[in-house]
Amino acid sequence: MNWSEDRQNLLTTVTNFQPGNKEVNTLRILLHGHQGAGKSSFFNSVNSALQGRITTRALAHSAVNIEHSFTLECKTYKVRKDRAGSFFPFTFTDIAGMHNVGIGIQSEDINQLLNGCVSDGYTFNPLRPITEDDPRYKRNPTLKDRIHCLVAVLPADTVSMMDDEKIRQMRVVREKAGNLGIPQVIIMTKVDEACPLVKEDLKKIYTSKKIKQKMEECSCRLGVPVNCIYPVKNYHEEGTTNTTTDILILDALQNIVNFANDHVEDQEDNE
Ligand SMILES: Nc1nc2c(ncn2[C@@H]2O[C@H](COP(=O)(O)OP(=O)(O)OP(=O)(O)O)[C@@H](O)[C@H]2O)c(=O)[nH]1
Ligand SMILES: [Mg+2]
Repeated sequence: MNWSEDRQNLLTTVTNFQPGNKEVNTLRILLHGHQGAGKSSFFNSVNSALQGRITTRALAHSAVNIEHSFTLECKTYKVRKDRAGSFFPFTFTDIAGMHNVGIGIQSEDINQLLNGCVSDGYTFNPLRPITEDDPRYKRNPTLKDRIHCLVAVLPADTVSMMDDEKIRQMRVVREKAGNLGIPQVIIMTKVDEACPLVKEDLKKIYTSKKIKQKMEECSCRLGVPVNCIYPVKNYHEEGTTNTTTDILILDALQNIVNFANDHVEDQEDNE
């Protein structure tokens, strides 16, 4: 990371981006991960960095009450590009963690979601996976309906303490996405909570031994190469945006969008 790289350059690149497959107007990005991992906060941070002000469209938890996952509805968020009403050509779908049977979304539902069978706004019933007779079930999804990049969200500060079952559930989703050829990245959140030096100065993120160690741990536990892991600090309590936080968020976004785009371009080649 070149810190002198202008936030404006990243913003311009993202603003000028257009998907390279005419069949797909909008790249669909799915955020998965356990409750409190920072999925909603990551979307809010992307939106804030692009709008140039703090926004809180996806409801994030307050730190005090994260006992039950907040989001069971599958919500797809667009990001507004300008006041004229245009949107960036990507969306984020935010779903609850699949942490416990009876509370979170089930892995069979994730499969349908990856395949583009689930309409936006569907509320998952943890005890009853979506079936073909549901009116919101899309029977013949095409490439544009499918998920084009899977983003696993892991918190740097607690990744070591996550039990094996939680990790196994995330690996199941990864495998499903892998079988469908969907590219995957990890967003490692809460770097500030994992390393006091980084909390003090976010620019130390790439020299911090602690952060390097956490990235290796995420890589090892989820089975994703380290170069697909993007460490970020989400906006979670700030009143204004700042350049360093924006750069990390926008750099991660740019990579996610590029992976998603490579995927839809490859599909075109295969047709
Ligand atoms: N310090 C710090 N706190 C964060 C960061 N990202 C998220 N948080 C906090 O972590 C808590 C959980 O974040 P959410 O974004 O609600 O997590 P989620 O993954 O959407 O959780 P569910 O909707 O339950 O699945 C909130 O209190 C956030 O403010 C971060 O980068 N640093
Ligand atoms: Mg959430």
